[in-house]
Amino acid sequence: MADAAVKEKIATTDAAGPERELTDGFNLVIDALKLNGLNTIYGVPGIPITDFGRMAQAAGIRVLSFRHEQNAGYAASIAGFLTKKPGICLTVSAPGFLNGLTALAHATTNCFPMILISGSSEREIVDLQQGDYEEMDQLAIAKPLCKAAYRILHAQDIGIGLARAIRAAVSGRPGGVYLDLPAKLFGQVIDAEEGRKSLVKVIDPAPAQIPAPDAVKRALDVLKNAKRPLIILGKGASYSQADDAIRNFVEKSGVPFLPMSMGKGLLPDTHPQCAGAARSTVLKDSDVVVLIGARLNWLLSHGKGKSWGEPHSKKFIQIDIEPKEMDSNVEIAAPLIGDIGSCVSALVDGMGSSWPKAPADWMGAVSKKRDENVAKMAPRLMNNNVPMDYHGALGVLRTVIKERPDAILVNEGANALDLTRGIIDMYKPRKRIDVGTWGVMGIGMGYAIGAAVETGKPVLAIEGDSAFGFSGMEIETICRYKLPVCVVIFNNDGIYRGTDVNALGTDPATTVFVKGSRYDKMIEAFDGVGVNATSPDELRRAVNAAMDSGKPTLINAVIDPAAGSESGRIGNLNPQSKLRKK
Ligand code: OXT
Ligand code: ADP
Ligand code: MG
Repeated sequence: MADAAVKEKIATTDAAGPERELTDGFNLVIDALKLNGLNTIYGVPGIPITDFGRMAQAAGIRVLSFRHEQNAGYAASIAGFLTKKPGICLTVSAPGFLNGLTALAHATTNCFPMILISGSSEREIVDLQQGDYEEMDQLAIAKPLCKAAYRILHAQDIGIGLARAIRAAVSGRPGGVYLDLPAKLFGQVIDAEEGRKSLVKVIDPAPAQIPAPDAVKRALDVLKNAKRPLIILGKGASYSQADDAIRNFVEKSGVPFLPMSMGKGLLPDTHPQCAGAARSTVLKDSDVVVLIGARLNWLLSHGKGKSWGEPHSKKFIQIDIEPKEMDSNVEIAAPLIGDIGSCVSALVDGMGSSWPKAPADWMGAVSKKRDENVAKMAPRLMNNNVPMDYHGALGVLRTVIKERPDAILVNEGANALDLTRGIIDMYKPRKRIDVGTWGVMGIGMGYAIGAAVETGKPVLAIEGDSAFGFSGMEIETICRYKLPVCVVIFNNDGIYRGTDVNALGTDPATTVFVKGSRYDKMIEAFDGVGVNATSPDELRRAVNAAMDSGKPTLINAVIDPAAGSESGRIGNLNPQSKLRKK
């Protein structure tokens, strides 16, 4: 049935008259996606979307089949981040939809544009709760977890329905959108000409949002009077793709900048104004802070407290497209609402040609602290310990990225995340993608696939052994599509450390895994390259070979089980029991 439908729109002769060209829901969804330049779908097939996937593939859309919808969803979400177009995830009803929903919520939380399209069961039966196959009121469940949720009931509405979804996903603060397509919709037949006319190409889906001139002036007045200014670059700044404007602003102002995790590389971490290695100092001692696409959430200690040097007062200038973000945690002295490109360009214009650079003594103090921290770290990165510790292994991987600044770095874990973030310098925008706002485990293989597909660049995924387990089956997907992905598993036998013991009984402790596991053998099942690396030298050789060959590779990097710390850098967030038996 699929083949016939793909080759030509259904042509039929009815009794009433001459041959009429017809189309149907399957074809209209495909046409609507293509018309809007949405040429890649990440998903898992099944009732009622199997034929849709086949037909989309035959129509020239790249349809990547995953082993689990959550990973397809994460791939779609990062596709949205990397391209500014909504990433498309396609799932079956109820359980497939729910599997994809975590990723949709993740996209919304991280401000990435994404559309989760799920097939759904018969409305009449679902709404009367009569027990349909995979029965679930998916629209109602999706609503609180995304920016917008729509259901299309009629083939004539497919064009407008997809247009709404696209605009909702990318305009203003980007986010996740749910689109519910009941099984019956796909088979609905309408006149082809009517169908063509019903399609909508979304014009200017994310229009520039120009900041108000008085808001620009207010921000510059606050900045001009600063003695110890700081710029914080968040993943919104990376997303905006306003790379040149941001660089101009930073360099013209002479202000030190602190990149958030996915803001790294907007300007190189090796830039003389980079304060990444002087984080505590700049948060504590700055007097004016310019937030560019970064929220004052937990990752920035809500803009207050000890890490911000309170009780001293600070002034915040915040650039964000979302007005509600202002004053969310502390007072914002100069809110600048608009898209980052327009706002930062307006600031640069307003600075004119004689803008004074940030005070030299402040930049000097920041550089001194940064250089001290970098120097302290340097010898640890050269260690050749066996078993490896994180620093020895990361010393090697940092050179791999330095030599390949275009490669994409995917990163998750606890110690495997925090130490990688600090140690591996990034040189170009949007090259580091990680656990994001939720600190979620499971993005690894989905992100690796999405990044490889969208950018065509080699991907290095640095994964804790626990983190990898959340999406590990997708190494088959990586092998199947022959993607240039090298996965390095920091195998320390468990979550945070591999040394915990159960105080009672014979079960293993909750944080430990099978000791001495050989994850590298997993990929061999799919004809990928597996390597067991026990020393920094072995690791270097294996990663270089993988990055140069582009062959799907999984390296089991054996890390000392005692090397990590509880929850990495965020152990302070664990509640403590005063009554716990030691
Ligand atoms: O200035 P100071 O002196 O303070 O120094 C700072 C920098 O200036 C300096 N620095 C440098 N020095 C020298 N050279 C350079 N280049 C340099 N760069 C920086 O270093 C310090 C530290 O800098 P940093 O890191 O920037 O600063 P800091 O203070 O750490 O920043 C604060 C934060 C909050 C911004 C930062 O820590 C951050 O971004 N953290 C993110 C943390 C996060 O999201 N973690 C992941 C979640 S943990 C936990 O939840 C896990 N789970 C539970 C779970 C989850 N998450 N999800 C799901 C679906 N289910 C369950 C699980 C299961 S983690 C986990 C698995 C863990 O096990 P694995 O095996 O995967 O991993 P391993 O731990 O490796 O075993
Ligand atoms: P980080 O975790 O790196 O600190 P956040 O996810 O907290 O970053 O913040 C990203 C912010 O960027 C969000 O508040 C979002 O509204 C904003 N944002 C995203 N895209 C744009 C854009 N094009 N222009 C302005 N603000 C944007
Ligand atoms: Mg681990």
